[in-house]
Amino acid sequence: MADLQPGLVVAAHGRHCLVESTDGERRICHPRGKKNAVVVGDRVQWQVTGDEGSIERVDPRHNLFYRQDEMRTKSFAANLDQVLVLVAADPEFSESQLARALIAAQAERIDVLIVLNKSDLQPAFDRAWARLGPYRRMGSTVLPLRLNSADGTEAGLDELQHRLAHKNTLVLGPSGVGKSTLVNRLVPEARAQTGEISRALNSGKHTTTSTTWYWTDTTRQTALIDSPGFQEFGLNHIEPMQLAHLMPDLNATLGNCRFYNCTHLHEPGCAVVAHVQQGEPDQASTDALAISENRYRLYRELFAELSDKRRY
Ligand SMILES: Nc1nc2c(ncn2[C@@H]2O[C@H](COP(=O)(O)OP(=O)(O)OP(=O)(O)O)[C@@H](O)[C@H]2O)c(=O)[nH]1
Ligand SMILES: [Mg+2]
Ligand SMILES: [Zn+2]
Repeated sequence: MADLQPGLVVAAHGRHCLVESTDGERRICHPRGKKNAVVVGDRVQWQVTGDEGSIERVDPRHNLFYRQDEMRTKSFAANLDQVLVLVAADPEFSESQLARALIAAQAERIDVLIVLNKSDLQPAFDRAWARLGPYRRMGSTVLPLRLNSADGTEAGLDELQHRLAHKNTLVLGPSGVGKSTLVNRLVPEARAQTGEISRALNSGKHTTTSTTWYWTDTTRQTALIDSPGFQEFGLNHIEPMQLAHLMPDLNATLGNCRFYNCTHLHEPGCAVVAHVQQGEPDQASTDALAISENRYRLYRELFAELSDKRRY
């Protein structure tokens, strides 16, 4: 095949996408054939056709972060080093959606960083921070952040930038938490690029609903991938019996149940149930394997949801 060039998919929208070549130039490309469906983060082999390009091959993916609802599978991005789940003091975050995003990442063995934004909003921030206690206890990194506030101060950005350096990070989270604010803060030309991309891909619409890849540095070593806010995070691709393995706090107790095929729902001698604490485990808890009541309830709900679906 003539003159295939390597490229990186930086935005994808239906039948066209933007591909960045090694010199940094971005151009519209069309995937050839259905099986070449691409997502942001894909490494591809493409060739020039006129002033656009066609994608001939998609390189094998290291990972693919996606959710699967009843109706469809929604791919966010491929070849990620980490997922930054951004939540905020306000709007109040859904622990269920947070837990689901973490499970999906764990299933693909992608590292996760939880960031709680809007530390200027009190007492909402302290309340939200406390709700994240079980996540800190199970080993997740949870960082506080303030991107702006009434007095114009910011906080926590240095630590966050340190965690982002030299990685490809998908920024994920519900609407209104500050994803765009973060991208605009770390990628000076993001605003312009957003406009450019939405003009190119959405034929003149002002808002972009597609996931977009940005470099924070001119040497293109650190990437932030902005994504549209999500409401629901379906995990239909996860087997119910896999769930406990994908939740680090439950996983820590596995292997100690009386029955090897324990569902941790009702069996006698269940090690998971033995570590569930009433209310939130406090810092002084003597049980290093303590599982919060909320997390266990989420496990039961998810298990039921994923088992139910398999009967149809
Ligand atoms: N008080 C306060 N407001 C903030 C902070 N960071 C961002 N905001 C505000 O939160 C609002 C939402 O921020 P966006 O960046 O648009 O949120 P988003 O996550 O991109 O939302 P969607 O695009 O709808 O998914 C804006 O008005 C921001 O100015 C913060 O640290 N404190
Ligand atoms: Mg946004
Ligand atoms: Zn058990």
